[in-house]
Amino acid sequence: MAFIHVPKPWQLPERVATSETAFLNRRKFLKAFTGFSIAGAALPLLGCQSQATEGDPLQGVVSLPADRNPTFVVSDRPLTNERVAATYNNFYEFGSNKHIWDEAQRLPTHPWQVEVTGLVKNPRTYDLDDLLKFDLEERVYRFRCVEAWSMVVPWIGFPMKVIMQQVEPTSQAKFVRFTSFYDRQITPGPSFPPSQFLPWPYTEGLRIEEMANDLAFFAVGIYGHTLPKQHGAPIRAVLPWKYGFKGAKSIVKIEFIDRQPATYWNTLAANEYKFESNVDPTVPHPRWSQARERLIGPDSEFTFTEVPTLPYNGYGEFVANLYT
Ligand SMILES: Nc1nc2c(c(=O)[nH]1)N[C@H]1C(S)=C(S)[C@@H](COP(=O)(O)O)O[C@H]1N2
Ligand SMILES: [Mo]
Repeated sequence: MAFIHVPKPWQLPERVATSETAFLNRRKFLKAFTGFSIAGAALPLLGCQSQATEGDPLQGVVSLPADRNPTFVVSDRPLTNERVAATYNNFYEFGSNKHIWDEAQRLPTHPWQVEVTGLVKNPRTYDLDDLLKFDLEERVYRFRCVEAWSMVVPWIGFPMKVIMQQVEPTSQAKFVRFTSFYDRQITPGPSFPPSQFLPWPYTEGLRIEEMANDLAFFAVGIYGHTLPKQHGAPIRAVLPWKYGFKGAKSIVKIEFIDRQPATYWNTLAANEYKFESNVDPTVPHPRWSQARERLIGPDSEFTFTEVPTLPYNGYGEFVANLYT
C-alpha cells in the first residue's frame, strides 16, 4: 500500500503516476471512464482488503519434480517463503488487491489448451499434457514488480524458445503476443472502476529476439509443484529481466505477428508501463524512483529488506546484447 496516494491538487495529472493498483483508482482515470467522483468511491476498494483466512492458498497443486538448472540460481538474496509468494499476488482478472488467491480459485484450469498461431510454419494447439511433456527444469529467478517490491522464486517450466522451435515463426514474425484467460462471468475484474472499461483480455508481448533469449521462460510450476491458480495456472510467462507485469498469467493464446501489439498496461498508461519495461534502476517510474526495491520476506509480506535494484534485474549478461 505504500505507493497508494491521493494526488495533491497542484500535481499535474500527467505526472501523477501510480502503482498498477493505484492507477485504477486515479482521479483522471475515473473521470475519463465513469464520470464518478473519486471521493468515497475509491475508499471501499482500498480500505476493505482484508486478508482471507479460510482455505489453503496451495490447494489443488500436484508435485512436479524438475532438476534445478545450475545456471539460474540466486546467491545474493534468500528464496521467498512459498506461502508469502502465494498470498501476495497481482491478478487483476479477479480484482485489484494483493490478497487475491482465494478469488483466483475460480479459474477453471482443466481442460486447458494453448493455441499457438499467426506467422508460423506449424500452427498448433497444445493440450496442457503436451506442455508438461517438455523437459522441465527449475530456475530460481529474481522477480521485480514495477511497484518496487521484489521476491526470489523457484519456477518450473521450459524456455520459450522450445515452442518457437516447434512452430517455426516465419521471417515476417517480429513480435509475439500472449493472451490470458478471460471470461466475464469467471474473471470479473476489479469491482471499481467498472471492469468493462479495462482493456480485457490481459495481453502482453515481446520482440521475437527477446522471446528467443534463453531467460524467457514458460512456467508450469513453482516450489516443486504445479502453479497455484493465483500464480497464473496452468502456464504463465516469466521474464526476469523485465518488470513483473510483462509476465502474462494463465496463457491461452500465443500469436506471432508483424508489429508491436497493444498490451494491457501499456494501453491504460503508455508513459508508465512501457512495452519494453526492462528493469532499470536509472529510469524512474514517473512518480517514484526505481533505484531501490523492497525485497519482500523472506518469511512475511510485512517485513522487507530494502536493496538496490540491479540493471536488467541482474540478468545483463544474458540480455544486454538485445538492447545495444
Ligand atoms: N493475466 C494477468 N497476468 C499478470 C497480471 C495480471 O493481473 N493478469 N499481473 C502481472 C503483475 S503486475 C505481476 S507483478 C505479476 C505477479 O505475479 P505473481 O502474482 O505470480 O507474483 O503477474 C503479472 N501477470
Ligand atoms: Mo507488477
